[in-house]
Order: sequence, then structure tokens, then C-alpha cells
Amino acid sequence: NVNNSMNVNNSMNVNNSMNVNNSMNVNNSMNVNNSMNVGRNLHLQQNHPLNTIKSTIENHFNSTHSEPFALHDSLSPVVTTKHCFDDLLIPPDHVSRSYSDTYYIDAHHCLRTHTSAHQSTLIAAGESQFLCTGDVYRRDEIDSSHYPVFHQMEGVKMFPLGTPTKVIEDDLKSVLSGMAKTLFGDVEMRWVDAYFPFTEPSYELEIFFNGEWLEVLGSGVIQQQIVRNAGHGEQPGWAFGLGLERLAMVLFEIPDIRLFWSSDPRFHEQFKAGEIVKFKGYSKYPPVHRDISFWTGGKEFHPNDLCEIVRGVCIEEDLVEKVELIDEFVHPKTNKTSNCFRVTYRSMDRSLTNKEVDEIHFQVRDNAVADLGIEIR
Ligand code: FA5
Ligand code: MG
Repeated sequence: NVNNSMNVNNSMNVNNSMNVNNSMNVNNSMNVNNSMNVGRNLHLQQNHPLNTIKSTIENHFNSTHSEPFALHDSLSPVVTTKHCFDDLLIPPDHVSRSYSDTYYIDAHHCLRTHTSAHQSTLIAAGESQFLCTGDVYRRDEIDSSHYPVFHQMEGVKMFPLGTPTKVIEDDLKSVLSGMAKTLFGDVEMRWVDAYFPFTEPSYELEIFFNGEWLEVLGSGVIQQQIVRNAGHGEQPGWAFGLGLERLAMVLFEIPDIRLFWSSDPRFHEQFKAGEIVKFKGYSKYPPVHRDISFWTGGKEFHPNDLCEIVRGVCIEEDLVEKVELIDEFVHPKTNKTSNCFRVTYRSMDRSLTNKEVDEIHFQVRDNAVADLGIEIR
């Protein structure tokens, strides 16, 4: 019934580039059979940064085109090797097919390595423009921007028969740079020639952000053979594939790709659907909780005053993460008000001992009694 929590952490002191190595349940040697992450569908979770990026892009496409893009975000990540590779003209000996790159389920099925795995099926189904989002899996390196599961969005736009390649290329570039402007504002961007077996010509879009060029997406004019094989003859089109985590890490200032998989409420509480806000780092060390229950005295009591006292006791080291009112009632006979506050102590850089937290908390109680005229229960 009481929702009166105050964050007394000084967020300016929070180290955004902290190492979160030990804080998460990351299974580096994930295999297909026991991966906990298959089916998590972060891109479908309300309020999740990946969902916000996804819907921002979807809204951008559908507000800049009069004919809507069909939206797909729940196609199974288990695909045939035909859909993932053959249909995209990826040669049989291409590195991306190897057992050291791809999570195979059997000789003919794998976890999709990119959302391009759905391209030819959707074109064959007659869709002329669509966005397709999903989790993709690669045996990739592990560092702060690479993770064996990440999320991609694929976009395809088909054109009337006979549309010149130049027109398609120009449309591709203007639509995608418009999308980048919607996400990043007025940034510098550049098109870099690239190679993909399934597009020709191919380009990568890079944007200059925080002092460096960042690869945002791969794209190009779809190889006609793919469209022919999908039963749509000489109809031309473009396609792109982008990494949602990379965009979200930059826009939300999320320092480590593993944070997206966190179940820590301190991560999720920071985000609301559709809002791009800067992530505030938090500590990986365990919290220590202490409650303080008291009758408020003759003086008028304000919760902020208690926060001041806690801050004062922890002046040398910023050890308090949160002070929240967890219970409040008025005694029916005496008419006195009782409050119970929970103080969460947590260091950004070490584990606290119970003994030192006890000492701090006793000091908090003593000071509160002396300064606020309260009566400990
Ligand atoms: C592809 O996956 C192509 N299918 C993209 C494409 C689609 C090209 C349609 C042409 C037409 P690439 O492997 O470069 O390309 O990945 C695309 C994006 O996914 C990258 O730009 C990057 O943003 C992201 N990405 C790639 N590997 C990782 C990873 N290990 N972790 C996080 N993001 C990644
Ligand atoms: Mg690339």
C-alpha cells in the first residue's frame, strides 16, 4: 500500500563502465539443448530496451510509408539450413555454415544465424514489404558487444517489375538513413561497400557516434535469383539486417551486452516502453537490508530527513542504495504514527560485512532519535 521509495544513491558517482562479469548467469558453453535463452524473446518484453528499439523502428517505417510493412516477430528461431543458407545463395563451404559458427540441431536444422533466414519464405508468401525481428544465434566471440544470442531485424521492400536498380538503391539509402536519423538525431553517417552472398550491390551503414564509426546494419539490392526461386520472377527489391543490441547499447548507454539478459529489477526498473533513457550503472555486490521502525514524534516527520541522516552517516563511502517506506500505520488509541523504513546498503566495489553495516545502522538510529525526535519501536 505504501509506495514511497527514494533512491539516495548519487547517480553521478555510478561507474557506467563497471565490470559485470560475475553478476550474471551467463552460460558461455551454451549448447542447443540446454540453452536457457532460447525462448526468452527479449524483443517481445514490454519495457525492455530491445522492444523499444524494435517498436521505434517499426513506427518509423509505417509512418514514412503509405503502404504498411507487415510485422513479424514470433517466427521460430529453429530453421532449416535451406532457409538459413541455401535459399540465400550462401555457398556450401561458406564459414558461416561451419559447426564452429552455427548451432546445429541436426544435419538439416539450426538456430537461425540471422533473420535473413526468413527472407525467401516471406517473399514466396507474397509479402511486398515486411519487418521481421527475432533472436539469432552464433558461436561468436564473447566480449562487451558480442554475445552468442542477439537480436536482429530484417527489412525487405519489393518494387514493381522493371524498376531500375539505381532507384532501388537510392530508396534503400534514403529510407535507412531516415531511420538512423529518427534513432540518433542529426548524426554523421556513411555508406560503406560490403559483400553479402544474397545482395548486390551491398552496403553497410555506419554512423559517427561518441567519437567512433559504428556499424549499424548490412543491406543491399536482393539477388534476383533469390526472388526467382521464391516464385516472384524479375521483381526487384532491397533488404537490410540490423543488430538491435548494438543500437540499444549506444542509445541507452548500456555498457555490456549481457545486461539485456539480466533479471535484476535494477536493470528493468529503469526502462519504460517507447522511452529512450540513459542507463544508470549499478553494483554487482550483494545488498544488505536493515529496517528501522519508529513512532514519529512531536516534530513533523518527513522521509527526506531520514535520507539526509543516512547520507550523513555514509558520508565517507557511498554505501546506501535505497531508503524505502515499507510500512505505515496510525495507532487507533494513541493516534501516533508508526513508520518502518528499509535501508538497502550496498557498495559499488566490495562486499559489505554484517558487522560494519550494523555499526552504520546503529549510528543511523541514534542520529535519527537525536535529530528527528522519533521514538524507536
Ligand atoms: C547479417 O547478418 C546479414 N544477414 C545482414 C543483411 C540482411 C545484409 C539483408 C544484407 C541484406 P552481419 O553478420 O553483419 O550481417 O550482422 C548484421 C548486424 O548484426 C551487424 O551490423 C551487427 O549490428 C549485428 N551483429 C553481428 N554479430 C553480432 C554479435 N555477435 N552480437 C551482437 N550483434 C551482432
Ligand atoms: Mg557485418
